[in-house]
Amino acid sequence: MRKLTAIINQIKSKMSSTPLCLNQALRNLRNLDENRNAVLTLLSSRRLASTTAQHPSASNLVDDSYQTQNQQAVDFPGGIVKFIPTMRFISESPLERSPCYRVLDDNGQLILGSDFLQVSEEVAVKMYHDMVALQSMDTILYEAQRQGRISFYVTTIGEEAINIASAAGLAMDDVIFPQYREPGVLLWRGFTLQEFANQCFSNKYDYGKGRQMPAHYGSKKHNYITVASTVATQIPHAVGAAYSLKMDKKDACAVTYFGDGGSSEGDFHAALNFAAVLEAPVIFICRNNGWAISTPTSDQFRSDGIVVKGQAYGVRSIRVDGNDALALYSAVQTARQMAIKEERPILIEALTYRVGHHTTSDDSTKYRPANEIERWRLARDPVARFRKWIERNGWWNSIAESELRSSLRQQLLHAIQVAENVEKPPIEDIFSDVYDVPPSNLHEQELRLKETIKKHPHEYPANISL
Ligand SMILES: Cc1ncc(C[n+]2csc(CCOP(=O)(O)OP(=O)(O)O)c2C)c(N)n1
Ligand SMILES: [Mg+2]
Repeated sequence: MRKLTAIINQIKSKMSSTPLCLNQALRNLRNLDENRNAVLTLLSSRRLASTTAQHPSASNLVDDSYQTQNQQAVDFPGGIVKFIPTMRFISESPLERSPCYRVLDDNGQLILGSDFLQVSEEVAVKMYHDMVALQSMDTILYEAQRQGRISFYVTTIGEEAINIASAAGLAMDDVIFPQYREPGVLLWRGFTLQEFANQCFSNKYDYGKGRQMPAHYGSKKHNYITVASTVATQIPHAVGAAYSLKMDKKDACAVTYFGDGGSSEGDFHAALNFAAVLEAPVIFICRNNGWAISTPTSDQFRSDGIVVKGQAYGVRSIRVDGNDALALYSAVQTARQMAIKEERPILIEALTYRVGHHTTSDDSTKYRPANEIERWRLARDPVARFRKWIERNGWWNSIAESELRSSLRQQLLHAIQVAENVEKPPIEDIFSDVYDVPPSNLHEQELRLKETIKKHPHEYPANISL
């Protein structure tokens, strides 16, 4: 053992100068089979081993150079690399764009020979129900914003399948780190229409105590981390959470959603890299809907979308038709299995289109043609496509359809009426929960605010308790 320690120290001191010195030291170790694992652990901890899932065997590390198919190769840090005599630049774009996995065609017909996971009638009908609920919620809450009853709203129109089908492919223990266009995941998990309305009306039952903008939902009970407006900050958070789930040996993964715009942030790149190196069970779901507010993807990146970025970071990836609920369900459920069982991150790029305006603060007809929006809204509606499939299976019909839509409308109108009449959270809530003992200046601000409200009551809503 003393001999081994001496050799390890020799390796450590020589590693800082040149990796080739390792070979000499390793030759000395060849016969010390029992100690080989200790040496390999040391090597991989120094990131000399390959960053791919397969680490090179000890014998691969021993020789300086290799002859592979008449070509010279060297074990550079990171793995064996072949030499070639021609000066060849790697092309900036592939000959063909990465293909997109789909199971249902535009008409909701199963594509022959497609590879997908079976969905039971019960799950399929719930998927359809929740997609329609999301559409109805968007209609009612969007109108409520237009009527001045809430200050802001974000629709998911055109992205209902990504919301609901991905949620259906996950388990409740998986922790969700959303952007802001994925309320359907929360809906799938059982957050009620009343809870959505309470958040949007910022009343005292809102779990965020009215401190966030509408549509910034969060629920501890449903493993759904509260939406943050700052684009992409949730992506590295998900990696950290996934690493922790892995250390705790949980049968769960972290899942983060973001848009094409989110992938243009540094946080996305740092997160993918960390996830690959830490072998974290995290699923990155990118909704590539063509736009980041008014910025088209052509002004954001020149790569073939997002899916190709996965391989650059050593992350297994797939491109999926984001308007095909069945393909998404299969891809997400399979990704979940791989992420947890194989302890690895997975990137899913869901190709879709943002049919609605960015938010209620936007008018997208100012920067994109109306006929483009109409084409996606009518011909590529993911909800209508899935309905055709369940109808063909005999699981749905037009009577069930009209009953569902009118019942949801009634429930939502009732929910917003109730939410609107519940009083707002007390003023103290603005100042609590950050400091254990609030500093004196904060206390002073609270007193001044209360005095101001008393002096100018007509400037503040009557249903705020002081
Ligand atoms: C760090 C940061 N930069 C900019 C913004 C302003 N902003 C809000 S949403 C958004 C576009 C995001 O687009 P994308 O990620 O594609 O999501 P989508 O809205 O298309 O669903 C921008 C630039 C922000 N909120 N945070
Ligand atoms: Mg986008």
